[in-house]
Amino acid sequence: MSFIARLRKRIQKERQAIKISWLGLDHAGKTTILKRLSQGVFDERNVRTMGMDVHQVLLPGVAGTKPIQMVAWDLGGQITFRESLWESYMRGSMGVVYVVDAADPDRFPEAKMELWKYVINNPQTTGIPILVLANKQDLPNAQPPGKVAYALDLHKVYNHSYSIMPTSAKTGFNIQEALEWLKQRVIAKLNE
Ligand code: G3D
Ligand code: MG
Repeated sequence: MSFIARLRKRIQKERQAIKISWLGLDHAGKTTILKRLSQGVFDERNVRTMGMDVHQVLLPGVAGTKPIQMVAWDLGGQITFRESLWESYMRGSMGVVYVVDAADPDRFPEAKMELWKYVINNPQTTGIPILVLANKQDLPNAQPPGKVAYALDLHKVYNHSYSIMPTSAKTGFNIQEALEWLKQRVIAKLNE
């Protein structure tokens, strides 16, 4: 490969965004967190495909770092075509953020089912780090992360690195810190 070709390839690679997929039941807080994270500096595309809303957010890179492409979609409910959409939306994901409404324990079983089906047991995500956010901690009935982890059977996960963190999209509590964990895992994997 010529020098120019190598340079071109390198520039292309540097420009490529790191892709993180955001999943969780509707109403968990995904969109609110993404809006807060981007502090208004983002390019949001809301695509409605086969009855499902998919938000794509591109956060620009800061001080020479790569931009981050976030793809968020709601799980749960009866969406017949979800399986066929999964592949295209997850392709190339380097990490998963799974958002849970910690103040809605009635939906923990559903949240667990979808997490295992779409993330943990999905061969496409093997080895991808998973960050679980036990969100809405500002609400009085919010369950602590340990309880959410138990309800989701996280202690049975062996083929992913994962972390569960309490957050509040409303107050901003712990969001940056939680994402820092994922960022470090993604960087570590890129350097493997
Ligand atoms: P989703 O994108 O996962 O479907 P949204 O969820 O971000 O749309 O949030 C669903 C609702 O929960 C929104 O309220 C939002 O304001 C609220 N919400 C999200 N995160 C938090 C949180 O940490 N604490 C509290 N108290 N509320 C939160 P509405 O009323 O607009 O439906
Ligand atoms: Mg949303």
